[in-house]
Amino acid sequence: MTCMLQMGPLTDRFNQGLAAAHEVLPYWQGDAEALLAEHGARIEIVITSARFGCPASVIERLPNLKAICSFGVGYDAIAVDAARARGIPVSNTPDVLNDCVADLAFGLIIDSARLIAHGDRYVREGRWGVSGFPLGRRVSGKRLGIVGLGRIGEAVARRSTGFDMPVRYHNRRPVAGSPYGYEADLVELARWADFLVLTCPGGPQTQNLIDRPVLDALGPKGILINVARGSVVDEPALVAALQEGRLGGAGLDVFASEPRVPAALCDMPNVVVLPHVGSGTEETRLAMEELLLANLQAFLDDGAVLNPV
Ligand code: 8YV
Repeated sequence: MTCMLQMGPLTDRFNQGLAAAHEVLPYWQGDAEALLAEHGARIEIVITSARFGCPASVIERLPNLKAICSFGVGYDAIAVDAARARGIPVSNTPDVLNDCVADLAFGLIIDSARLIAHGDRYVREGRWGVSGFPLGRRVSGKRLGIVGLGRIGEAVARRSTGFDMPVRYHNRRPVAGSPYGYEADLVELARWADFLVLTCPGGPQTQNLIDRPVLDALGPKGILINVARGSVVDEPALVAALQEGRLGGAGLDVFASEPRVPAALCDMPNVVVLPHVGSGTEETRLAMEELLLANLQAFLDDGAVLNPV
């Protein structure tokens, strides 16, 4: 049986199925240091996720590591360079989550503009008929800016048609054949957009990409939607822009230091906060588990993963 290191728990279904078929060492249970010292040399596969990642300090302790198979599309928490330097393939689970993440991005657009979560709290707390409820902002016909027109960004853009929203995007380079307008200057895209949706990867290249100049360009009527990574946004600058009324609102599924959410955001009616659930549906999480297992099996059978990052 191939010896595997699992960095963190996924569903019970997944954990039990994996453990029934392979020797699986749970990194998150007990003394991780002792586990690596005793078994590090036998471990051939790391099973992880976008959330649990795999640092270089763990990869270094696994001299016989042959592959890293991850649950999730993002791999900013995995030391991919350290793996590559040793010729170790890393797989992720792209595509199967595009629709659910894009659905959630649209949910955040509508919620942050139309104050759905705020209205729900207002009714439940018995404030209806007691105090006034603020007016929201129209969604249909508004301008949709996308930062990172990859597979998820495309799925967000496609959803704009039902809302009659013109779309423009910012990437490092234009996407060949894309029907959407390219904006090379992110500040200009933010100035144009009513909603700025972040669907770019995390990691050093996009760290704090959304900074004060971008937020100020989006402006007091603009709304920021983040279903990418918290690291893409300068979070203190975002909180300040919202507090000072320089930004109109935000719909946030991701944060700089999850699960910590800046307390100031939780008091704002025009801000929607979610616990990183972009891919979090029964159907998509199952598809992600299956794709992880398909990558693992392909590697065990043929020595190559299906979705190398
Ligand atoms: C997951 C994600 O929620 O795929 C990603 O990159 O961030 C999400 O789909 C999750 O973090 C997987 O652990």
